Amino acid sequence: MEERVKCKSLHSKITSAKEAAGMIKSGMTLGTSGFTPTGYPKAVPEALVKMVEKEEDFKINLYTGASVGQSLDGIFAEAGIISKRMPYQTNNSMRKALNSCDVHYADIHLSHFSQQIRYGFYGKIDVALVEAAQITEEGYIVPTTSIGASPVFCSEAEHIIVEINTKKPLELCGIHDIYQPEDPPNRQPIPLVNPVDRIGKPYIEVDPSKIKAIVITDLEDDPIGFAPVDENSRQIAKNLIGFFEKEVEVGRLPEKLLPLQSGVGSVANAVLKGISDSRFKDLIFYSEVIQDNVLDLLDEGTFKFASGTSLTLSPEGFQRFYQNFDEYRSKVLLRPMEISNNPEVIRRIGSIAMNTAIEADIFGNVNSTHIMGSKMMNGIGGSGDFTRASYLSIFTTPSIAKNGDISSIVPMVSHVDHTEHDVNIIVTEQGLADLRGLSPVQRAEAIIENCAHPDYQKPLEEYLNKAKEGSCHTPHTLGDSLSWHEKFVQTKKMR
Ligand code: 0RQ
Repeated sequence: MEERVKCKSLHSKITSAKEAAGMIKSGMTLGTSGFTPTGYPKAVPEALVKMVEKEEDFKINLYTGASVGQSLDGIFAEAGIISKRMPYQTNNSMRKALNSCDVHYADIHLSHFSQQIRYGFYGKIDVALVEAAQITEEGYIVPTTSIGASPVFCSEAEHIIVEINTKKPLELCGIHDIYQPEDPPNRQPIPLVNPVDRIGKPYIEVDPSKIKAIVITDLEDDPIGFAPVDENSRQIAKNLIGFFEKEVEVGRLPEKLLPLQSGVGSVANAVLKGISDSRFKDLIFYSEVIQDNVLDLLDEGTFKFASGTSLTLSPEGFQRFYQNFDEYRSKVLLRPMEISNNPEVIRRIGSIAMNTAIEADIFGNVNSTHIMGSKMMNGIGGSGDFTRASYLSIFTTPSIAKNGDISSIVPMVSHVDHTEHDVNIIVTEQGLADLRGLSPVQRAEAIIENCAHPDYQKPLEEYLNKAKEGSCHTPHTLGDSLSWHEKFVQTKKMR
C-alpha cells in the first residue's frame, strides 16, 4: 500500500467502503470521477446503496464528469436515491428515472459544467468521491482512466473520499495533464496552442486535510460495449472521407487535416474506421473519448497523437494499452474535460467536429438528445462545445430510423441542440449537404436533395414548396411543421 498511498500522514484515513459511505448524508451533493463508464468510483456507491436501502427519504444529488457505469448511475437510479443528476448520462435505469421525472436532470454542455461549479451556479459540493491510481507524497491525487470533472470537484468539495483501485496500474501515473483555468475577471489565456502540449501537472493538487477517507478496492469498471459498424455507417463514412479529400484538393483543409473530434456510437466508429482505410496519415485526434479504434489508428500511424479526457477501452483494449504502455505514453494524454472540451482551445487548434444527430431539419437545425421532442436519450455531452467552436462542424445520421418508419430529416426538429448557425455539414448514407454560406431555402434544397431518404424526399419537397407560398426567409407552415412527429407518436409511422 505504501506505493499507492505515498503520503504517510494519510495512512490513518484508510478505511472500509461502509465507513466512507457513512459520510454521505441525505441532502448532500456528491461530485464523482468518471467520464463514460471508466474511472468512476464503485465500492463506496455499492456500500451506500446497501446502507440506505431501508431509508425511504434518502436523496442526494449526483454530479459526474459525464456518463458513468451501472455500478454507479444504475444502482443509484434503481435504489431511487437521486434527486438531481448532471451533466450527462447514458444508463438505462437512469434514463428511465429522468424520463419519468423521478430524477431532475439538467443536460449541460460539458465545457460549461466545471467552470459553473466553481462559479457556484449549482450550489455547494459536499463530497468529492474520486477513483485514483495513487496518492502522492504531497497528498495529491493521481486519477485513473478518466479525468472528467474530478479536479473541480476536489477543489470545491468540503470533503474528499478517494477510492484507490489496485486494478488500475501505476503506469497510468504520468498520462494525465491537469490544468484548471482561473475565473473571470482574472482569467488568463489557456496556454494550450498545440494539441500535444502539456500545460499542467500529472496529478490533482488538493488540500490533503480535505481527504477524509481512503478506500482500497479492486472492483472493475463495467465492460464497455461497442456498436457494430453497419452498411449505412460505412456509406456515411465514405461520403465524409470523399468530402475531406475534396476540401484538401481545393486548399480548405491541409493534407494532414486538422485535429479530429469524434462522438460516440456506431456511425462515429465507422467514420474512424473509414479514416483508417483512407490516404490520410499522421493526423491528430483531439477529442473526449479514446476508444479501441483510436489505438488501432495510433498503431498504424494514421493518428500520431490522441488527446482526450477518458480512456474508454474494452478489457482487451486495456490489456493492449497496458502491455504497450511505453509506446503509448508519448502518444496519449488525458486532460480535464474543462480543457479537452474548452471552446477557446477548440477554436484555436481548428478542430473538425464530427457528431451524431438523432434528427436534423431541412434548415440544418440538429436534435442530438430528445426522441420525438420529449424523451431524453443521453444528453448534449460535448457535442455543442465542439460544434460551435470548431473550424468545421459536421453531423452524421442515417437518413431513416426504425426501419424507415422515421425520417431523420424532418421539416422542423422536435428539439434543438445545435442551431442552423452552428452546423456546416450534414451527412447521411444518401450523401452530404455542404451548408456553408447557404440561405435557409438553399440549405433546405441541399439537405432534401443530398441527405433525405428517397421515400421522404417528395413529402419534404412538398412541405417546402407549400411553406414557400408564404414567401418567408425561413419558410414554415407552423401547423404542419411537427405533424410528422405527431403522426409517429399516434401511429408509430411518420409515413
Ligand atoms: O433507439 O435504442 O430504441 O434502438 O435513437 O440511435 O442509431 O443507436 O445511435 O448510438 O449512434 O447514438 C445521437 C444518441 C446517437 C448519440 C446519439 C433512435 C434509434 C435508437 C439511438 P433504440 P443509434 P448512436 C461525445 C459527443 C449526443 C452526445 C454527443 C448521442 C436510438 O450520438 O448521445 O454527441 N449524442 N456526445 O432507433 C427517433 C429519430 C431517431 C431515433 C435514431 N430520428 N427519431 N428515434 N433513433 N434516430 C460523447 C460525450 O460527450 C461523452
